[in-house]
Amino acid sequence: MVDATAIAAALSAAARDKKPITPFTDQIDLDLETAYAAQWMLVEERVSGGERVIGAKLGLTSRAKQQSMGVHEPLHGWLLSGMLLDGALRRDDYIHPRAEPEIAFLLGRELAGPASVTSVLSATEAVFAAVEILDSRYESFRFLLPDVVADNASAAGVVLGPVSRRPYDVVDLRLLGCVLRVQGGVVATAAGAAVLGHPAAAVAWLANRLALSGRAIPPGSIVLSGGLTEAVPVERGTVVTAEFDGLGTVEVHA
Ligand code: OOG
Ligand code: MG
Repeated sequence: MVDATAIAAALSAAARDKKPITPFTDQIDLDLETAYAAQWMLVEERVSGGERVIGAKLGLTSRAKQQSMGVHEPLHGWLLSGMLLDGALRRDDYIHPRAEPEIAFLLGRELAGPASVTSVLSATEAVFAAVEILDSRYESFRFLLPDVVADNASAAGVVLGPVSRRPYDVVDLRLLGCVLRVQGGVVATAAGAAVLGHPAAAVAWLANRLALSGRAIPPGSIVLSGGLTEAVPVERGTVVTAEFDGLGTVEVHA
Protein backbone atom coordinates (compact mmCIF):
# COMPACT_ATOMS: atom_id res chain seq x y z
CA MET A 1 0.00 0.00 0.00
CA VAL A 2 1.42 3.37 -1.01
CA ASP A 3 0.74 6.10 1.51
CA ALA A 4 0.33 9.85 1.07
CA THR A 5 3.96 10.53 2.04
CA ALA A 6 5.31 8.22 -0.68
CA ILE A 7 2.93 9.69 -3.27
CA ALA A 8 3.94 13.24 -2.41
CA ALA A 9 7.63 12.29 -2.56
CA ALA A 10 7.25 10.70 -6.01
CA LEU A 11 5.37 13.72 -7.39
CA SER A 12 7.86 16.14 -5.88
CA ALA A 13 10.77 14.26 -7.48
CA ALA A 14 8.96 14.19 -10.85
CA ALA A 15 8.51 17.96 -10.73
CA ARG A 16 12.09 18.57 -9.64
CA ASP A 17 13.68 16.26 -12.22
CA LYS A 18 11.15 17.08 -15.00
CA LYS A 19 10.59 13.34 -15.33
CA PRO A 20 6.92 12.42 -15.54
CA ILE A 21 5.66 9.28 -13.81
CA THR A 22 2.86 6.82 -14.50
CA PRO A 23 -0.39 7.42 -12.61
CA PHE A 24 -0.65 5.70 -9.22
CA THR A 25 -4.07 4.28 -10.14
CA ASP A 26 -2.34 2.04 -12.71
CA GLN A 27 -1.02 0.08 -9.73
CA ILE A 28 -3.11 0.83 -6.65
CA ASP A 29 -6.52 1.89 -5.43
CA LEU A 30 -5.99 5.49 -4.42
CA ASP A 31 -8.81 7.09 -2.44
CA LEU A 32 -9.53 10.80 -2.58
CA GLU A 33 -8.75 11.35 1.07
CA THR A 34 -5.22 9.99 0.67
CA ALA A 35 -4.84 11.95 -2.57
CA TYR A 36 -5.80 15.26 -0.93
CA ALA A 37 -3.46 14.43 1.98
CA ALA A 38 -0.59 13.97 -0.50
CA GLN A 39 -1.57 17.22 -2.22
CA TRP A 40 -1.37 19.10 1.07
CA MET A 41 2.07 17.59 1.80
CA LEU A 42 3.32 19.01 -1.50
CA VAL A 43 1.94 22.42 -0.53
CA GLU A 44 3.61 22.22 2.88
CA GLU A 45 6.89 21.27 1.27
CA ARG A 46 6.80 24.43 -0.86
CA VAL A 47 5.81 26.54 2.14
CA SER A 48 8.84 25.16 4.05
CA GLY A 49 10.88 26.23 1.02
CA GLY A 50 9.78 29.84 1.52
CA GLU A 51 6.61 30.16 -0.58
CA ARG A 52 3.17 31.31 0.60
CA VAL A 53 -0.24 29.90 -0.26
CA ILE A 54 -1.84 32.72 -2.28
CA GLY A 55 -5.09 31.05 -3.18
CA ALA A 56 -6.76 28.07 -4.73
CA LYS A 57 -7.74 26.63 -8.07
CA LEU A 58 -10.67 24.66 -9.33
CA GLY A 59 -10.18 22.07 -12.01
CA LEU A 60 -12.44 20.21 -14.41
CA THR A 61 -15.36 22.58 -13.89
CA SER A 62 -16.22 22.87 -17.59
CA ARG A 63 -17.49 20.27 -20.03
CA ALA A 64 -14.64 21.16 -22.39
CA LYS A 65 -12.06 20.30 -19.73
CA GLN A 66 -13.86 17.22 -18.42
CA GLN A 67 -14.17 15.80 -21.90
CA SER A 68 -10.60 16.52 -22.91
CA MET A 69 -9.14 15.01 -19.73
CA GLY A 70 -11.65 12.15 -19.40
CA VAL A 71 -12.37 13.02 -15.76
CA HIS A 72 -15.93 14.09 -15.05
CA GLU A 73 -15.78 15.59 -11.58
CA PRO A 74 -14.33 18.88 -10.33
CA LEU A 75 -11.37 19.02 -7.96
CA HIS A 76 -9.34 21.68 -6.23
CA GLY A 77 -5.71 22.51 -5.61
CA TRP A 78 -3.65 25.32 -4.11
CA LEU A 79 -1.75 28.25 -5.63
CA LEU A 80 1.65 29.20 -4.24
CA SER A 81 3.51 32.49 -4.51
CA GLY A 82 6.12 30.99 -6.86
CA MET A 83 3.35 30.23 -9.36
CA LEU A 84 2.63 33.90 -10.17
CA LEU A 85 4.20 34.44 -13.58
CA ASP A 86 4.49 37.08 -16.24
CA GLY A 87 3.67 35.74 -19.68
CA ALA A 88 7.23 34.68 -20.63
CA LEU A 89 7.62 31.00 -19.73
CA ARG A 90 11.00 29.38 -19.42
CA ARG A 91 10.28 26.14 -21.25
CA ASP A 92 12.96 24.24 -19.31
CA ASP A 93 11.10 24.87 -16.04
CA TYR A 94 8.34 22.48 -17.14
CA ILE A 95 7.76 18.92 -18.31
CA HIS A 96 5.05 19.61 -20.93
CA PRO A 97 3.31 22.93 -20.17
CA ARG A 98 -0.22 23.72 -21.30
CA ALA A 99 -2.18 26.97 -21.08
CA GLU A 100 -5.89 27.51 -20.51
CA PRO A 101 -8.05 30.63 -20.12
CA GLU A 102 -9.83 31.19 -16.81
CA ILE A 103 -11.71 33.78 -14.81
CA ALA A 104 -9.94 34.59 -11.53
CA PHE A 105 -11.54 35.92 -8.34
CA LEU A 106 -9.78 37.97 -5.66
CA LEU A 107 -11.68 37.56 -2.40
CA GLY A 108 -11.92 40.66 -0.23
CA ARG A 109 -13.05 38.69 2.78
CA GLU A 110 -13.21 35.16 4.05
CA LEU A 111 -15.61 32.91 2.22
CA ALA A 112 -17.13 30.17 4.35
CA GLY A 113 -19.77 27.63 3.42
CA PRO A 114 -22.64 27.42 2.80
CA ALA A 115 -21.75 29.56 -0.20
CA SER A 116 -23.71 30.46 -3.34
CA VAL A 117 -23.09 32.55 -6.45
CA THR A 118 -24.51 35.55 -4.55
CA SER A 119 -22.32 35.11 -1.48
CA VAL A 120 -19.24 34.59 -3.67
CA LEU A 121 -19.92 37.77 -5.61
CA SER A 122 -20.44 39.79 -2.45
CA ALA A 123 -17.15 38.48 -0.99
CA THR A 124 -15.30 39.23 -4.24
CA GLU A 125 -13.17 42.34 -4.40
CA ALA A 126 -12.22 41.95 -8.06
CA VAL A 127 -12.31 39.63 -11.03
CA PHE A 128 -9.47 39.21 -13.51
CA ALA A 129 -8.79 37.41 -16.72
CA ALA A 130 -6.17 34.71 -16.29
CA VAL A 131 -4.24 32.05 -18.12
CA GLU A 132 -3.39 29.05 -16.04
CA ILE A 133 -0.22 27.08 -16.81
CA LEU A 134 -0.63 23.35 -16.21
CA ASP A 135 2.19 20.83 -16.03
CA SER A 136 1.01 17.37 -15.09
CA ARG A 137 3.64 15.33 -13.34
CA TYR A 138 2.13 12.27 -15.12
CA GLU A 139 3.19 11.07 -18.57
CA SER A 140 1.03 12.50 -21.38
CA PHE A 141 -1.34 14.18 -18.86
CA ARG A 142 -2.89 10.72 -18.36
CA PHE A 143 -4.54 10.32 -14.94
CA LEU A 144 -7.69 9.49 -13.00
CA LEU A 145 -9.26 11.85 -10.49
CA PRO A 146 -7.25 10.70 -7.42
CA ASP A 147 -3.96 10.97 -9.35
CA VAL A 148 -4.59 14.54 -10.46
CA VAL A 149 -5.81 15.51 -6.98
CA ALA A 150 -2.51 14.29 -5.48
CA ASP A 151 -0.65 16.27 -8.18
CA ASN A 152 -2.18 19.53 -6.92
CA ALA A 153 -4.50 19.57 -9.93
CA SER A 154 -1.54 19.89 -12.37
CA ALA A 155 -0.94 23.43 -11.07
CA ALA A 156 2.24 25.09 -12.33
CA GLY A 157 1.55 28.79 -12.83
CA VAL A 158 -0.87 31.61 -13.40
CA VAL A 159 -0.66 34.78 -15.44
CA LEU A 160 -3.21 37.39 -14.38
CA GLY A 161 -4.70 39.84 -16.85
CA PRO A 162 -4.13 43.59 -16.83
CA VAL A 163 -7.63 44.69 -15.78
CA SER A 164 -9.30 44.33 -12.38
CA ARG A 165 -13.07 44.84 -12.23
CA ARG A 166 -15.62 44.78 -9.44
CA PRO A 167 -17.76 41.72 -10.13
CA TYR A 168 -20.96 43.74 -10.52
CA ASP A 169 -19.26 46.10 -12.99
CA VAL A 170 -18.81 43.20 -15.36
CA VAL A 171 -22.18 42.99 -17.03
CA ASP A 172 -22.70 39.27 -16.43
CA LEU A 173 -19.92 36.78 -15.74
CA ARG A 174 -21.97 34.03 -17.37
CA LEU A 175 -21.92 35.90 -20.68
CA LEU A 176 -18.32 37.07 -20.47
CA GLY A 177 -16.78 35.96 -23.75
CA CYS A 178 -13.30 34.56 -24.23
CA VAL A 179 -11.35 33.96 -27.44
CA LEU A 180 -8.30 31.68 -27.26
CA ARG A 181 -5.66 32.03 -29.96
CA VAL A 182 -2.49 30.14 -30.80
CA GLN A 183 -0.06 31.97 -33.13
CA GLY A 184 -2.89 34.46 -33.70
CA GLY A 185 -5.40 31.90 -34.98
CA VAL A 186 -8.60 31.19 -33.05
CA VAL A 187 -8.52 27.70 -31.51
CA ALA A 188 -11.43 27.93 -29.07
CA THR A 189 -14.11 30.29 -27.83
CA ALA A 190 -16.23 30.19 -24.69
CA ALA A 191 -18.34 32.23 -22.29
CA GLY A 192 -18.19 32.27 -18.48
CA ALA A 193 -21.19 29.94 -18.21
CA ALA A 194 -18.95 27.14 -19.52
CA VAL A 195 -17.79 26.81 -15.90
CA LEU A 196 -20.61 25.19 -13.88
CA GLY A 197 -23.15 27.60 -15.38
CA HIS A 198 -21.48 30.57 -13.62
CA PRO A 199 -17.78 30.91 -12.70
CA ALA A 200 -18.74 32.05 -9.19
CA ALA A 201 -20.47 28.66 -8.74
CA ALA A 202 -16.99 27.07 -8.92
CA VAL A 203 -15.77 29.28 -6.09
CA ALA A 204 -18.90 28.38 -4.09
CA TRP A 205 -18.19 24.67 -4.79
CA LEU A 206 -14.74 25.10 -3.22
CA ALA A 207 -16.07 26.96 -0.15
CA ASN A 208 -18.69 24.25 0.35
CA ARG A 209 -16.11 21.51 -0.09
CA LEU A 210 -13.74 23.09 2.46
CA ALA A 211 -16.64 23.61 4.88
CA LEU A 212 -16.98 19.82 5.13
CA SER A 213 -13.72 19.85 7.08
CA GLY A 214 -14.43 23.11 8.94
CA ARG A 215 -12.27 25.25 6.66
CA ALA A 216 -12.98 28.43 4.68
CA ILE A 217 -11.27 30.29 1.82
CA PRO A 218 -9.10 32.96 3.51
CA PRO A 219 -9.45 36.68 2.70
CA GLY A 220 -7.07 37.90 0.00
CA SER A 221 -7.13 34.56 -1.84
CA ILE A 222 -6.93 34.37 -5.60
CA VAL A 223 -9.26 31.64 -6.83
CA LEU A 224 -9.08 30.26 -10.37
CA SER A 225 -12.52 29.05 -11.36
CA GLY A 226 -11.38 26.48 -13.94
CA GLY A 227 -10.50 26.30 -17.62
CA LEU A 228 -13.19 27.66 -19.95
CA THR A 229 -11.82 25.73 -22.92
CA GLU A 230 -9.47 22.82 -23.29
CA ALA A 231 -5.81 23.58 -22.62
CA VAL A 232 -3.25 24.06 -25.42
CA PRO A 233 0.40 22.93 -25.34
CA VAL A 234 3.00 25.68 -24.99
CA GLU A 235 6.17 24.64 -26.79
CA ARG A 236 9.12 26.89 -27.64
CA GLY A 237 7.94 29.56 -30.05
CA THR A 238 4.25 29.09 -29.21
CA VAL A 239 2.29 32.28 -28.53
CA VAL A 240 -1.01 31.79 -26.72
CA THR A 241 -3.39 34.73 -26.39
CA ALA A 242 -6.61 34.81 -24.39
CA GLU A 243 -8.89 37.79 -25.01
CA PHE A 244 -11.67 38.42 -22.52
CA ASP A 245 -14.63 40.73 -22.95
CA GLY A 246 -13.99 43.73 -20.68
CA LEU A 247 -11.05 42.11 -18.84
CA GLY A 248 -8.29 42.57 -21.40
CA THR A 249 -5.89 40.16 -23.04
CA VAL A 250 -3.39 37.75 -21.50
CA GLU A 251 -0.46 36.58 -23.59
CA VAL A 252 1.78 33.63 -22.80
CA HIS A 253 4.76 32.45 -24.80
CA ALA A 254 7.68 30.09 -24.36
C1 OOG B 1 -6.09 19.07 -14.51
C2 OOG B 1 -6.32 20.47 -14.01
C3 OOG B 1 -7.61 21.03 -14.55
C4 OOG B 1 -8.93 23.14 -15.02
O1 OOG B 1 -8.98 24.37 -15.01
O2 OOG B 1 -9.84 22.44 -15.46
C5 OOG B 1 -7.71 22.51 -14.46
C6 OOG B 1 -5.51 19.04 -15.91
O3 OOG B 1 -6.21 19.34 -16.88
O4 OOG B 1 -4.31 18.70 -16.04
O5 OOG B 1 -6.87 23.23 -14.00
MG1 MG C 1 -7.17 25.29 -14.68
